[in-house]
Amino acid sequence: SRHLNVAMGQLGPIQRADSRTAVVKRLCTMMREAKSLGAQIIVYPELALTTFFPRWYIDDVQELHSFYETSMPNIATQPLFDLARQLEIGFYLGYAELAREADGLHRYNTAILVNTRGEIVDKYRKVHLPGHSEHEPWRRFQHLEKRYFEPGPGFHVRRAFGGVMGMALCNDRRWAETYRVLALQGCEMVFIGYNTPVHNAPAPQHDDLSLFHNQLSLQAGAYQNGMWAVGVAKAGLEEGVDSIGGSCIVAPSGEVVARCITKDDEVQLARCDLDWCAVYKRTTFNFDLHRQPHAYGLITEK
Ligand code: ING
Repeated sequence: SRHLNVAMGQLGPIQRADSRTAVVKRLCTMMREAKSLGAQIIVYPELALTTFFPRWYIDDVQELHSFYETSMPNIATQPLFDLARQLEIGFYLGYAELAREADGLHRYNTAILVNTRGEIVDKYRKVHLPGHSEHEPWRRFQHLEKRYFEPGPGFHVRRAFGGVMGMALCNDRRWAETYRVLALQGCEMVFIGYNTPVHNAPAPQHDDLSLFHNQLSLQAGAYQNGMWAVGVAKAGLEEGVDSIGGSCIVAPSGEVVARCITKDDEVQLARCDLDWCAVYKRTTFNFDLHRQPHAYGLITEK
């Protein structure tokens, strides 16, 4: 068996006025608690350093960019990296990335994987950006991820923590392709931070199902691809908008082995045997034996 002790570091709300320093203190508190429980890694939510700013139409670019990180680690987050190194615990962290590339500035909804020596070993940029790109005043609140971020290049895996690890973000977890592309690369565990408002403006009749759809997506993805799925929320009432909790760790069987039960900062742990993936990848979801790619062409067409 290859046990990995995984902690969920679910965050309660982050208000607009909450400084990154105050948030990092909360993340560090949860990291210490996770370590005390024997965790080797702690998984934090998507956009874990700031309030979920895509809920607002912000046309002042300086104000918008105040929600992004231009380097990682940086002054505000260095204490988290230092603590990880001191405690010898890794982490997954979501944040808004302002990247200076050859052709100029690019904005991504990003997550990083940091090892037990406090080194960034992988970076992922969100592929499935939900919401809309123009101001839609009819909504109680906006969901401007298509305006504020560019989609990332795709899904990849990284050997770390004794296994094959993958990353995704929020809306990615609703799309079967996310898990399958990772599984085709041998993924044994995927980390997925999220911010999910209870109210889904285009389909309010789904609001009562938001927790169900969250868990269903994670369970289906895990089982259908023989991998562990770790979904971690930023939950609770942020600037008047309520987001679901429902953080959970799902085994390759599709069973939920651990969950958070509040909508605040909460740490829960699961002992995840990465070897439990093998039987699914070897039998039911043996891709080499059973997949029929000739029948799947439509999936990659525009
Ligand atoms: N949030 C939501 C999510 O996919 C959403 C957006 C909610 C889409 C409900 C569809 C239904 O969980 C982010 N940040 O992707």
